[in-house]
Amino acid sequence: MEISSWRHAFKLDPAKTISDESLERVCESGTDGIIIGGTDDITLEGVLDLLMRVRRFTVPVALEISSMDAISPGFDYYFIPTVLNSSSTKWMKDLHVSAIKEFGHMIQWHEMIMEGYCILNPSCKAAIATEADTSLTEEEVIAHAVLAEKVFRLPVFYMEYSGMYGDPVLVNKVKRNLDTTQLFYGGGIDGPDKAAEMAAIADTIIVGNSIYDQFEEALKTVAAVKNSHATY
Ligand code: 1GP
Repeated sequence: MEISSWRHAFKLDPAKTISDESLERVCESGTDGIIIGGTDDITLEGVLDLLMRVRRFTVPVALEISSMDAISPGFDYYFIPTVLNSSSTKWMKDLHVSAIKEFGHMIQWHEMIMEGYCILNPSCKAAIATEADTSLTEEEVIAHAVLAEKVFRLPVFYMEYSGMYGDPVLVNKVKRNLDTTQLFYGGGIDGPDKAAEMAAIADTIIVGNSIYDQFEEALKTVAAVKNSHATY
């Protein structure tokens, strides 16, 4: 299944622990894809271990690259974040330039999906690490989405509220301003109700922390998305 058809994905953190039984239930849940990614303590060993364990199942698996030291072949896709509201060019394009210098000759570009990130929870680790300007007005968030689509022509715009549930009204306004770029929403989805609410607005929802904090509720988000209907 192409990424553009994904409605639901689970994001697994290679620095966190998940049992084989839980991992099997996540992979066999009916989710459209597994994203392996995180911010802290990402090691190649951790990434490879999780990749091998997820590969026992048929679900597509993507690596969201956050560290140059933890890149490995063997994934179906590679998600490359560029943090559009970072105050530092490092997270927007400098790391990417370094990576292309080092690995450009072996990159399979058709496997790369660029994600224009807009990080909106000021206290999440990614916001702090990337020095994101999370004090954007609604108008500015929308302008970032338009920048992603019309200026940079990115395939994905990612509204990242990691650890906090975002504002569905703002997500809806952003969605209405996007024609072709796929809207990812992630943050604070801890059960079926929030999953259904955001899935009715965004193209794709990403469920992360609740896999580790509220496992049974996290699993219910898959069915909630399948049963939800776009309202935009
Ligand atoms: C994190 O957007 C994802 O990158 C999901 O957020 O962990 O809050 O579910 P949560």
